[in-house]
Order: sequence, then C-alpha cells, then structure tokens
Amino acid sequence: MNRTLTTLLIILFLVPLSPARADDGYRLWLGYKPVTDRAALEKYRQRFGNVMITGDSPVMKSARDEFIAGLTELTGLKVREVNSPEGRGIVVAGTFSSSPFVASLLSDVNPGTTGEEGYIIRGIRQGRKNITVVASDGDRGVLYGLFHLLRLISTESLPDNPDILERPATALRLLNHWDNLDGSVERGYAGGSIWNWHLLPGYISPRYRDYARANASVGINGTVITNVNANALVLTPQYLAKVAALAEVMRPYGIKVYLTARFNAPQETGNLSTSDPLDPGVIRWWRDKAAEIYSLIPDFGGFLVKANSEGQPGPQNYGRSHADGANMLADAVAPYGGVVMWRAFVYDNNVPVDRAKQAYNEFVPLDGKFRDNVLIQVKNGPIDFQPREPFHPLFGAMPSTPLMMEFQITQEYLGCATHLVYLAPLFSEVLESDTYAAGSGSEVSKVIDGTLYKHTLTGIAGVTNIGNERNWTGHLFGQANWYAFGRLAWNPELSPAEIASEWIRMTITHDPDIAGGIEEMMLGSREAAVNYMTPLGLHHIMAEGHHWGPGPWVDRGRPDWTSVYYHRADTAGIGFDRTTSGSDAAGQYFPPLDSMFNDPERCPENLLLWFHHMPWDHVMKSGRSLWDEMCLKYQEGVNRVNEYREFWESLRGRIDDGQFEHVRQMLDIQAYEARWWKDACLLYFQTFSRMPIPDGVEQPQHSLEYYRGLKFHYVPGI
Ligand code: GCW
Repeated sequence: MNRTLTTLLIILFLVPLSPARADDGYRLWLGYKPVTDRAALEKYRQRFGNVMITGDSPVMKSARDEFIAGLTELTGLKVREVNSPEGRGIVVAGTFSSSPFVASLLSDVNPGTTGEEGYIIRGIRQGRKNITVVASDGDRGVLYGLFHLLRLISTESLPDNPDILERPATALRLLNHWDNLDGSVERGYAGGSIWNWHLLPGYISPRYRDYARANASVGINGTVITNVNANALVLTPQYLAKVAALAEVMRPYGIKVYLTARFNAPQETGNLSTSDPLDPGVIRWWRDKAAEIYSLIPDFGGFLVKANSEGQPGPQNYGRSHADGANMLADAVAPYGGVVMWRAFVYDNNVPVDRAKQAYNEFVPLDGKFRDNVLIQVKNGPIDFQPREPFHPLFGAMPSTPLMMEFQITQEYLGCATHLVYLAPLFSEVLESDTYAAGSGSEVSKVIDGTLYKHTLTGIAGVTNIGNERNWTGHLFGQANWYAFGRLAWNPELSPAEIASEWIRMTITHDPDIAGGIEEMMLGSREAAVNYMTPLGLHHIMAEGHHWGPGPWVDRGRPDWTSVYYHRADTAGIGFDRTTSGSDAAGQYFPPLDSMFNDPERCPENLLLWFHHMPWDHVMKSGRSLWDEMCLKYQEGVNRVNEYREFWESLRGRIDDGQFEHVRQMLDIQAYEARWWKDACLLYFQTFSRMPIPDGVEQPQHSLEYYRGLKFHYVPGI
C-alpha cells in the first residue's frame, strides 16, 4: 500500500467521525450531566463527600447504587461510603426503624408521617458538620427520597437548608403496556415491545433494569406488562416463568408486576366449557391460577381487565354483570393482597345513541357492588384519549367505588411519536377539573387520590409510549411525557411548567435562555395540536384503523367508529348535540356543569362542538363566525409548529448535536402534517359550510380528492 494512503487510513482511524457530543437518548433524564457551576460544586463538596446508607434489602441496595453513581457523575466527587457518621459533609439515609441515627436526627417526626413511600429530606447542621438526612418509614421511601435529592442536584435547585416532606397522592402509580406476546405494541410508535418474550426467562436484557430505574426515579411503582386486548397464554406456566423473571428485575426498584386477564382464559387455556364468573369450576380455576402466580411472584400486583368492550370477552357473555366478573377475580387475588383494575372503557356491539354516555350508564348502577380490592379504571374523557375531551362524567359519580385514572401517554390521537406534544397540560387540565360531585372543590384529582370519598385504595395509570427504540419513546420529547406522567401521579398539583423545567434541565440543558424557550414550546404544544387537529370541541375525525392523519370524511363501518358520527357536519352547522334536545350527555355531569355544558352561550368554546351542533354563522366570543374561527384556529395550530421549527433552528450548535438533529427532523414532519390536517379538514368542512376561507388562513395546497385519496400502508401501532 502506498505510504500516503496508509497515513490517511491511520488518520481516519484516529479521528472520530461522529460529532463529539451526540446523545442517543438512551439514558433518558438520568444522564446526569456534570454540574459546571463552581459555587454549586463547592457547596456539594462540603455537604456530600460521605454517604451513609443503612439497610441491605434489595431496594436499599438499589438506592445506594443509584445515589452513589448519580452523585459521582453529577459532581465528580470521590464519594466515600461510610458506616458511621464521619466527615464534615455527609448524606445519611435509611428508615426510621433500621437506622437509629436517622431516627435520632429526626426525633421530632412522628412514626407514620412519611408512610412506606413518602420521605423527608432535611439539612441539619451539627457544629461544623453538614448532614443531609433522607428518611422514610419504608425502603421505597428512601429510594424515592434519594432520587429526589439527585434531581435537586441535577436541576441545580438544591435549597441551602432543605426541609422537604413528600408523600405520593395515589397508592398505585402504574404504567400500562399495550404490548403483545408476539413483540408488537398496540398503538406503540417507538419500535417493538421492550419485553423479549422469546428469550425470557433465560436472557435478562439490561433494558429491564434501566426501565425499572427510570420508573422508580419518578415514583412509578407498578407496571401492567401486557395488552388489555389480552392473550390468555400469558397465564400459562411457560409464560408465567417469564413474567416471574421480569418481576425479579423490577422488585429491587419497588415496582410490582401486574397482568391483564383475558376473561375467558378458563376456556382458552384451561379446557373448561364456560368462563361464567358464578360457575364453581371457573371460580376454582381462577383461585388456583392466583395461587400458582403468587407462588412464583409473591408480590404480584393483580389483574387489569378489559371486558365486554371491542370484542373482548367478559361476564356479559354469560349473562353476568361487570361486578360479578370483577368480584370473582378480586376474590381470587384477595388472600395475597392483590387488586383488580376493571376498565370502564366499555361499549358493546349494539351502537348506542351516544357512545360518550355508555360507561356512565353501565357503571353508575354498580356503585357499591364491588369488592374492596377492585378499582374501576376510567379513561380521562368519555370517548377515547382525544386531543381535548371534557373529563369523564364517571369521576365523582361513583362515591362508593375507588376510581382510577387512565391517561394515555402514547400519542394515539396526538400525532403518534412523530409530533412534539407535551401532555402535562392535558393531564393537569383533567386533574384540576371540578366535578362538583360534592359541591365546588371536588376536583377530579380528589376523586382519584381518595380524599373526596375517603378511599385508601387509589391509583392512576398511563398507557405507555415505551418501545425498544434506542431512545425508548421514538421522539425525544416523548420522554418528557413519561416523566410528566410519573411526576403528576406522585403529585397531581405540580404544574406542567415545573415538570417541564425539571425535565429540560435533566435532559437537555441548564442554559436558562434555551431552557426557557424549550419550556414555552412544550407548554404551548398541546394546544397547538388541538388547533391543527380538532379545535373547538371537534373530536374523533382521524383516519380509520391506524388513526394517523386526518379523516373527517370516514363514514363507513360501525357508526361510532366513523368520523361523521362525531362531527355531524351538514349545511346547517357542525357538532354533536349532547344537550337535552340531543343525546343529553351533558346531563351526566353534576350541576352546575350540566346546565353550563347544555347552554351554548355558557359552554366553554373549546368544548362547543363536543356538546352542541352549531350553525356555521354562529357568532363566537371573538365576534367572528364559527366557520372563520375554526379556520383561524387550524391556522394558529400550523403557525405554532412553524414557530417551533424556527426556534429549534436557533439552537443549532447550542445543544447536543444528536438531540438537535433528531428533533429538527421530527419538527419538519410535524409542520408538514399539521398543514395536512388543516388543509384536509377545512376543505372537507367547507363542502358543508360553503363559506370562503378567511384572510389570514393559507389556501390549501391540494384538492379534497387528493387528501381523501391518500392511503398508507404499514402504519405502526396496529
Ligand atoms: O383507543 C382505543 C384504541 C384501541 C385500544 C382501546 C382500549 C387497546 O384504538 O387500540 O385497545 O382504545 O383502550 O381498549
């Protein structure tokens, strides 16, 4: 080989070709970027040089590993683990019962103050000693407390004299995976399932532990690992061994594993001739199954069930009620402390007058008929995770039954993993809504945290957006939705802005200008999506099947799976009449909401077409006609995304290259798709309104026929 060429090859080997910084997103918000602020570093040196963590349970071991590794990365300190409180700066962590030193430092704290999962973080000065104590009644509380301390360091917001008491608002804070045993994920847009069923239980992917760590860091304490459209195979011995192996990885991070139970499993895998919940053989089958599961997984959480909904079998197939079905399963897991989460997302094959009313009609009469270890899991709104829905009328309407919240983190109706849509504003909007169930001040959050009707079994679930893509969620900002779900499950009162700010600082940058801009973009992004997809209370006008892109013209098949069923556009106007002269879904809400939603003048405009069929020339609060307003809202949504693109471009070279380039490309797609939504919807609705597109709104790029003719194959998630 000629010498110049050899030299060239050597140089090529030595010079890295990829940019110096290119975060691939795998580490999520736990990347622990080193703190650069000198004053802060000096403070940490004085306070955190030594660490004394008492306790040797698996959870305490995780707590110790996480804290020491995180602290070392963040501060660059050579952290010393000690067994006695030596050194000038020391972090002392443990439970009140296992660490006499912790107990003595916090002798003013009554037992039971923190509970098993809550914790206290307090800075104590003893002479020249700086002690930071992290204490709880339980090991998990210590783990969460140490993660909190790491968060304070990595967001550079550690107070000088911390005195923090935290307790989670709800007992069950769960992810729901719609993951199938064949490795696919229903409504999953970030690759395949992270569970490698084929290789389990022999091979334990390092991802499982990283998944558990990320969840624990935000206080998530359980995971339903299988799809609600359930496969009974997961209950067979072969699969239970795999489930047990996953539970083994989750346990040291305080995470319990739950399964979905296919209601006719006794027939499908048990060779029984019925799955009637009142049949003694069926009852025995489930009891034995529970015993088998708990012998493998002593801390198994319980079952999540989708029954008599979208073709899933359920008790009604045998002439029994949802309560009969739920109670039978609840009895099977009760001896072991398990729970049953029974979904209220039911609607049967006889298309009702208004699908929005069905869950309420079926479940309210069952209030008080469920066992103590049953929760009813209710989606945030009465239809199906739309960009904006009113809160579900069941919240507050079943005082004797614990109701769990089901949010969707995966963006089935919000641009999949392609669109940057920060969901905390959506989650908070629902949690903060006043149901008026027991007078004003009866917010949805108080229904689910149990304070309104005095329930101690409480919960919140998020249908996860996690897949096996390197960065877990497809879109970098999808990570923020996972993070936000966990933080809000822990404390529904946190503001979307606070959560965004934490996440940005832990994931992208500390630069206040950049962080501020990113935060603003995140906070506006949900409203932008509402505007370019379904403004003013429109809903369910997406393409059929895969649900990706606009499809307001969808009119074939089961009526309540079409778009025309929901928007009801005609030459007179648009919107679903849910008033007393229509389906009266408004009547399912407590006063004064019922009459407010019923009255087009008092109904919030952002829900107008949810509750009313309004004439195209109806005068809106802005003075514009409904048609003009709708057009301008669509345009506003598109404009916002274009602004996000420009803003992001301004970050070139100022943030990590990998993050920059990934989001840049995604925003390009989003801008294109936002315009597609606007153009397709306006052209379609214009065939009814017969009014011109007003000034300030860009003319559509193509014809309606063009948009109607678009066909997509292999869209992920189905
Ligand atoms: O939103 C619909 C989805 C289905 C899903 C169902 C449900 C798991 O399109 O994919 O099935 O809701 O929540 O059960």
